[in-house]
Amino acid sequence: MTPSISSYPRLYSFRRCPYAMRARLGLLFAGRQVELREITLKNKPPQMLAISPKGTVPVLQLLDGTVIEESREIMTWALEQQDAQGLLAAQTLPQANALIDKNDNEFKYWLDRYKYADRHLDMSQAEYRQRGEDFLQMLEELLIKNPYLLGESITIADIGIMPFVRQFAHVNRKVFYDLPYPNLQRWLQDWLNHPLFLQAMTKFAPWQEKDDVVVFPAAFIDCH
Ligand SMILES: N[C@@H](CCC(=O)N[C@@H](CS)C(=O)NCC(=O)O)C(=O)O
Repeated sequence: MTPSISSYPRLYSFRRCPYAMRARLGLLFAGRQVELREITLKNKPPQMLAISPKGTVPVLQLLDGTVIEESREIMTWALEQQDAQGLLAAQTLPQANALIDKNDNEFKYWLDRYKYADRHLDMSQAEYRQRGEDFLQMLEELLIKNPYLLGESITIADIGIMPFVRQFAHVNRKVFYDLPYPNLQRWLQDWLNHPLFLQAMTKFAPWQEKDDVVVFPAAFIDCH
């Protein structure tokens, strides 16, 4: 049986949240294990709100009590400790950060409106999609040159952005896969089949106080 006293940092997570997905990917690429507490957004545990009153996932609580409540900082915290595949490589890091900024500050805005066009009546769903496509077009141009966004190998930009492109694609898969972005479609498909992404999407029941500790990942996959 899993011990009930945790010796791992504790991650509050929500499986379908793209921010939480990239945090889990960061932990997996860094080979870090955490105690995972799956939450539901409609019923956030008071233990999470006590350490992070802003009430967003992901939240990571380190063993010294430090709370990291931004997904980018969780990815960086994990990869700064171990980064065998060079996701934080110095030569691509400024560009990676700029791409993630654009994702978070611009693309996400149009993605939300495209996804929930029925709640945002200023423009049609197709117009919201087209605004979002400015970013997709930019990614496509990068992926014409390289298998990953910034070169031959995975960077933090790939794992930081992929969950949001996935969400965009899943608003309407047929529409997405009919768009003229073959390299982006290939990149997304590769990610959806990547062993660490599949592991990041493991299903867990919402955490309850009486539960045994859930360690994530339960085991490490060798996927070089
Ligand atoms: N800037 C935050 C954003 C996280 C975020 O907005 N997460 C959403 C879920 S995808 C959330 O927790 N929303 C709170 C709610 O819906 O109550 C981060 O990068 O971690």
